[in-house]
Amino acid sequence: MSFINYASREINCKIVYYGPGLCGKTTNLQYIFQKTAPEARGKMISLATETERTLFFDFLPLALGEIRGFKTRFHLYTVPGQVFYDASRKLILKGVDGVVFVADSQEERLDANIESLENLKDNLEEQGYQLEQLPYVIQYNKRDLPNTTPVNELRELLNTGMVPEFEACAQSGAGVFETLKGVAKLILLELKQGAGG
Ligand SMILES: Nc1nc2c(ncn2[C@@H]2O[C@H](COP(=O)(O)OP(=O)(O)OP(=O)(O)O)[C@@H](O)[C@H]2O)c(=O)[nH]1
Ligand SMILES: [Mg+2]
Repeated sequence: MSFINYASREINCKIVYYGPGLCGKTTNLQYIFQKTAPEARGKMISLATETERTLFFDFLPLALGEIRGFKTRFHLYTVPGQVFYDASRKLILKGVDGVVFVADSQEERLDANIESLENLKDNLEEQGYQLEQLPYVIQYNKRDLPNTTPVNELRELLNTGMVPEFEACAQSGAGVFETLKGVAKLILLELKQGAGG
């Protein structure tokens, strides 16, 4: 739930990047961090293991302009994708305003994508959210690799709700800001509607 601070005239929104292990969630945030002016970004915090797998989360605060005199601040989080870190994922979803599901386009990760998407839905429902009712986009990542599932097949399996979708190569940055803008746009739309149009 977005947090509006009337005193400082700030809107704070939480975006969570979700997806299976090694799909490229942390890489998305690292790219956004690198390409954002220092004055518009906070520190990127990563709680990772020695092998750089996310242990708890990555966190990146961003200032993204103003609406109606209110500064909008986006707080980007990733979850740990490894199956056994489910408790961390549940915790990180608390208070979420928007979700990016990062799918790994490699053929051998198809089942992992489906499992992670189911896990996202379950964990949201446990907290009284419905994925379909949240600002939500899908990123098909690792499109640069040779062994990828065609996008139309991924769409059939993962994007049955026909939400905005983006092809990406997070490593080079292709599609990364398009994805972020896509979810930010949906969040701002929701805020405007909530405020009475
Ligand atoms: N070829 C290719 N490799 C990628 C891409 N995005 C990420 N990678 C690589 O995939 C590996 C895993 O990326 P991470 O960003 O750490 O994945 P993650 O989703 O944060 O993984 P967990 O934290 O374990 O859940 C790294 O070696 C990245 O460099 C991409 O678009 N193309
Ligand atoms: Mg990670």
